[in-house]
Amino acid sequence: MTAEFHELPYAHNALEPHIDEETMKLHHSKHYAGYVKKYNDAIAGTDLEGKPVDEVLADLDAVPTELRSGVRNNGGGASNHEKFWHWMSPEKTEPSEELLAAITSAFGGLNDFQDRFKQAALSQFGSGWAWLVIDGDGQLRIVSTANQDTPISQGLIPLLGVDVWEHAYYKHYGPGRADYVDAFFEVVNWDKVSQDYSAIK
Ligand code: MN3
Repeated sequence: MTAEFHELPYAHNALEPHIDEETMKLHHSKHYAGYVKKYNDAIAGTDLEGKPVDEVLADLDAVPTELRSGVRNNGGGASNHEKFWHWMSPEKTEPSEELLAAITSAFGGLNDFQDRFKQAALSQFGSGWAWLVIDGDGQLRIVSTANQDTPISQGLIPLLGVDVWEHAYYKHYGPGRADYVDAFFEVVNWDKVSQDYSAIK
């Protein structure tokens, strides 16, 4: 299946002052659109056209060698960003009681979770992502990945992720990745994360 281009679920300026309009425009219409197009170009005419992107990413070993790096990078970019747009919202939201209980059990509390998630985001060297995932045992974990690698390729289900490529923040925050991650927490769509957790756990 080709990767579908998802429109933003809010206006480009809706996340200001936390995420600025210009960054959102470039990030969505250039970077993300580029991943979608390159993925679709790469798989055109191959058997991969019959599978959803996340299924392809879940089994990269099954991808023909000559396509693998393009699928990993551009399919990953399409999948990661499609989710990322929906993990943010201009509405102020909070984790459900159920999700909060799971976060508290796994990390000690919401603030402890945020500290550890931020640490994962800051310690990811170079471009990549930090994630809250559910592992195969149903446990919440924090992981980070390089480039556009997705936890889906490690058998993990991403519940929340923050893009720490410089294109996601440099225009507004410069080298201040920590300030950007703090700002990200101001716009996290906890309703979405809570619904997904409830459906998956
Ligand atoms: Mn990005």
